[in-house]
Amino acid sequence: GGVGELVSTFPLQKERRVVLRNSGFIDPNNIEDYIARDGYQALAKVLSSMKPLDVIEEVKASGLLGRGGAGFPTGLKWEFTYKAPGEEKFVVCNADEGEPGTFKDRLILEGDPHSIIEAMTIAGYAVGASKGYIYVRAEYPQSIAHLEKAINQAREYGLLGKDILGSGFSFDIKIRKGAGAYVCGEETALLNSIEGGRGEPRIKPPYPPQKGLWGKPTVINNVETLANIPPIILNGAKWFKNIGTPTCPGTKVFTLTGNIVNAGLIEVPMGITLRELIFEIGGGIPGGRGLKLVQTGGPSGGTMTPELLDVPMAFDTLPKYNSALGSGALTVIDDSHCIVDVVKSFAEFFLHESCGKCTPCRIGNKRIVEILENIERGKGTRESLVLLKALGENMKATAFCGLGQAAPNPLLRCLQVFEEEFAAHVEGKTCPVGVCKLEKKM
Ligand code: L3W
Repeated sequence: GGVGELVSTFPLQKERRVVLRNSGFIDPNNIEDYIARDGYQALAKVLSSMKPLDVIEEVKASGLLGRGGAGFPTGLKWEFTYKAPGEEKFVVCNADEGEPGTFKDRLILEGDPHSIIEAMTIAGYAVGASKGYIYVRAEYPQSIAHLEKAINQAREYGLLGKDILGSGFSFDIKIRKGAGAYVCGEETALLNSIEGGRGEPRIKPPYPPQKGLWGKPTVINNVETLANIPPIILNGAKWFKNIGTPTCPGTKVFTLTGNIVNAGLIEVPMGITLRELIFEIGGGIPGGRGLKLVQTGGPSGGTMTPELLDVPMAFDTLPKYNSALGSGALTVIDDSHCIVDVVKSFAEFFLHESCGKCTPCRIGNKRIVEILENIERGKGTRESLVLLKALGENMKATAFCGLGQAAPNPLLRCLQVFEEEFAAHVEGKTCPVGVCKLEKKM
C-alpha cells in the first residue's frame, strides 16, 4: 500500500511507533520513500562522525534488549563481537520467525525492508564485519521479495557494497531462505543451516560473538531489534530510554491472536498491561465470553491468567509471575476451551518441530502428547499428572537447546494453575467445559 492507505480497526491512542515508523506509510519497494523519511541518515551519521565503539556505547546506553524473545542486551552482544579476536566477522539477522502467534517481523520486513538493511550495515561497522546474512523463512515470500528489491536498490545508491558513502567501509548482505523448521530460529541451528548443514543447535557457550558463522565472531539479532537501531542512533539513547520502562526501554510489537475481537498487531510502549492490550486495543473477547488464559510469547513463553491482567508487560516483570514476554505473541483463550486440549495442542506443535537431536525433547514431547490424549479419553490417573510434571521438569533441566527447554513451559504452569480442571479429568472423569469425550469405564 502507498501513503495514506493505512486502515486500522484498533483504537490507536496507545500506539507508539518506533519500529513500525514507516510501515504502511511508504512504498517499501521505493528507496526514495525510505530516504524521504530520514532513511539511511543514521548510517550516514555513523560513518561520518562515530567510531565503532561510539556506536556500541550508544546502543548499550539505550538499554535495548533483544526482541526475539530472550531479551539479551543488544549493546553487549555487539561489544562481545567487537572485542572477539578475528579478521573476519559476520552480522546475521534472524528473520526465521516461527513462534505460533507471532508475525511482527513479517510486517517489518514487508513494510520497511530498508530499515533492516540500514541497521545491519550499522552493526557491521560497529563490530567490524563486512558481510551480513538475513535468514528469512521461505513462508514469507513477500518479505523475501521486498528484501531482494531493497538490497539491490541500496547497492545502486552506494548504501551497500564497496566504500559506502565514500567512507571506505564496505558491507554487503545475502539472503538465506529457511525451509520450514522451527528449530532454525534457534540461533546456532540457524548458523548450521546457513553453512549448509542440518538445522540442529550447537552447544553454548561458546556464544556466537565468540564462535558463530564458520566459527567466526558473529552478531545475531532479531528483525525487531534491528529496526530499533536507526532511530536510536538518530535520536540518541536518552530519547529511547524515555519510552517504555526504566529497566526495559522502548516499544514492543504485540501480535493479538485467538479469541479476541480485534486480531492483528500493534506497537506500544513496554510496560503496557494485558488489560489495555486485550480489552482496550483488542476490543475484548468475542461473544462476551470469559478469559481463561493468555499465552504470551507463544507456546514457548508464559501463561498469564486473569489475575495478572494488570502486570506491566516487560522482559524483567513477567518472570516474577512465572511467565515470559517472549516474542510478543498474545494468544487469547476464552473459557470455552479445555485446558487439557489447549496444552495438548502446544505439545503437538513441539513434537512436530523437535529436531530430534536430544532425547528429552524428541521423546519427552511424544510422551507428553500421549499422556494428554489418554487424559482426554478418560484413561488418565493421578499418576499421569505426576508423570507429566516430572517429564516437564526433566525437559526443562536437560533438553539441549532453549527450544526443548521451553517446550514444557505451558504444561508445567497449567498443571499448577488449572490443577482442579486436570483433577476433574483424571479423578471425576469429566471435562468441566464439556470439550473432551471421556469414557467413563476404564
Ligand atoms: C554472549 C553470553 N551472548 C546469552 C545471547 C545468546 C542469544 C541471546 C539469548 O532463546 C528463548 C526461550 C523462548 N555471551 C550470552 C549471550 N547470550 N548469554 O543472548 O540467549 P538465551 O540463551 O537466553 O536464549 P535463546 O536460546 O536464544 C531461547 C524463545 O527463545 N523461543 C523461541 C522463540 C521464537 C521466536 C520467534 O519466532 N521469533 O522468538 C523458544 O524457546 O522464549 O526463552 O543470542 O547468544 N554469556
